Amino acid sequence: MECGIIGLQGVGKTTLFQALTAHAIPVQPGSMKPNMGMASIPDGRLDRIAEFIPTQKVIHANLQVVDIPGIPTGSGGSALGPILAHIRNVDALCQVVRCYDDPGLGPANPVGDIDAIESELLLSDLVVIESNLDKAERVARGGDPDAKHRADVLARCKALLDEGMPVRNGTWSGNDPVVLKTYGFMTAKPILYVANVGEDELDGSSESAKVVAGHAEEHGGQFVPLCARLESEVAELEEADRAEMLESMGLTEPALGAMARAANDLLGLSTFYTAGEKEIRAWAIPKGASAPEAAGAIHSDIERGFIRAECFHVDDLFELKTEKAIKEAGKLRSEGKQYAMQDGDVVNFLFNV
Ligand SMILES: Nc1nc2c(ncn2[C@@H]2O[C@H](COP(=O)(O)OP(=O)(O)OP(=O)(O)O)[C@@H](O)[C@H]2O)c(=O)[nH]1
Ligand SMILES: [Mg+2]
Repeated sequence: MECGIIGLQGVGKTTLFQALTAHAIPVQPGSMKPNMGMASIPDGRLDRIAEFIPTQKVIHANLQVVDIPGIPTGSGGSALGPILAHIRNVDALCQVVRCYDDPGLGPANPVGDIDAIESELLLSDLVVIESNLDKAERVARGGDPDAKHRADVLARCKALLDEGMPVRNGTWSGNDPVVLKTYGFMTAKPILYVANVGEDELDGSSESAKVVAGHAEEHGGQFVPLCARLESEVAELEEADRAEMLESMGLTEPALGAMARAANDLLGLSTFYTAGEKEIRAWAIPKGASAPEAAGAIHSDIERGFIRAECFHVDDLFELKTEKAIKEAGKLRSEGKQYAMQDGDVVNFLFNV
């Protein structure tokens, strides 16, 4: 599962990517090739587990991020095709919108910038519909129920796009999402809007940031304000200096935390934990995954030889403080193959291979 960072040229995408990946990946500024990397997902619950269960190390879950080259303003020309192809490939979008004034690029213009990006995505989805709707309608007239469903979904997509609304804003049920997926609509992808704000307006209360927040709300997206340059600087610091710098800015954690968690949510992922003497670790799995599927995220052998999952919820640990107390309170559960994992489960898998 990948989250693609998109936006106009020079709005801070690579700066955000470097912050997310803690500067682990060498990047070339302005390159037309995407940068790929893993972002560690900050997780307060994970750190808190370590306060109750002594361990040697704490390992965070990862989020795969792709820094996609910027969309040129004006006529996109030949650069646009490959950029859109990269966007089509990712599972979720994180659109960076410049909310600070820049000497080179001019005053912040969030409305114009968002419109420039989204009109390209919209047009591109309309092209896909144009080349598929007629065909689906023709086959549907022959009585094929699948084609009829396809034609119906495509027609509803077209109606939305003609109104300038993204496919994601439609009401989709039953098998609709499967059909949408086969066409790879970009405006159907879940989206997070990142308002890249100035260093003195981190709370997102500036006019520009409010515009982005409003747009996110209307277009079925999530919203996080942050200052990419600042996040990137914070990510370069040693742990101790980091806390000091954040405190001087009145923050308790980097905004990156909220962003990574929002992106994780966008991708339809939830978190479970394993906790032992050697390590305490967070794992990202699709929401509603079964216990054996969750085991498979750790190792295929554990999924194959799955017997049962012994688990409790992190909140029970925070309340009762020890695993012994959890057991005595009857909160230690033994779950079988059918169990649908809950976000925040702490699990010990019993298996036999
Ligand atoms: N003032 C300010 N400048 C920023 C911020 N984020 C990035 N910049 C500057 O904007 C310039 C472009 O940043 P990049 O991160 O390379 O932008 P980009 O979106 O990756 O650009 P392309 O890949 O060329 O599309 C750099 O000079 C950054 O230092 C920010 O939050 N505030
Ligand atoms: Mg870049």
